[in-house]
Amino acid sequence: MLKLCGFGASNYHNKVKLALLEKGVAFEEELVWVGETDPLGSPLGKVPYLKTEHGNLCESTVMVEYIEQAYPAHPLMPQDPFAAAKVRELMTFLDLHLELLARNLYPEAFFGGKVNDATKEKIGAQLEKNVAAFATLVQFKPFIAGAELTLADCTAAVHLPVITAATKTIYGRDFLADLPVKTYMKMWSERPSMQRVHADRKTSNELFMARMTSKP
Ligand SMILES: N[C@@H](CCC(=O)N[C@@H](CS)C(=O)NCC(=O)O)C(=O)O
Repeated sequence: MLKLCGFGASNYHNKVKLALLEKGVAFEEELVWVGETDPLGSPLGKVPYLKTEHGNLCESTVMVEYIEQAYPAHPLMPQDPFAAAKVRELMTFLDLHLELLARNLYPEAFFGGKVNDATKEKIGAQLEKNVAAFATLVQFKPFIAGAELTLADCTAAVHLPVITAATKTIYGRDFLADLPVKTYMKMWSERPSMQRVHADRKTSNELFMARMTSKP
């Protein structure tokens, strides 16, 4: 059986978990914190990684693409090559051009640390530009790539709320305010997959914060 290794407070872990749950693929979870990863699972020491009967995979997008191909029932990718490429385009934008940038703000936004003003200014300008570009690609009809739920939704559902929270805290303004993220997340909150992810994230967040504060 597939084993998803990581922890429920991680947005990348939850992207893969949402895909597994939405597809109805059986899986187990193994609790692995950053700093305790198996180099054979993630050579970079990141979570999540996926243990399969064939070996391990790292990188969440690689994992969801593998799951999609290996378990074709309940598809989360369009058959049409161009439509599938549009889904991948959104996933790349979300991971690379939005989340990876916003990640620079997390130490101060979520973990009680400090981000210097020059970084805030630089990241703010880049994020603003990238959000405007992202807004030209998203559909929200009602899903992010159109009428069907896709892997891009599993990505958006975990990253967009974090970007909203981080920009609100650091800049006093939600950079995603012009997009219908609230309605979109409300729709997600009604899905059993998200309800499970949400409940597990809450427990994991508490454990995560307790670990952070107990560290010398
Ligand atoms: N590109 C990776 C990103 C995963 C990632 O950054 N995970 C975070 C936890 S949410 C992590 O492991 N951070 C520790 C580190 O980068 O050393 C993926 O898509 O899986």
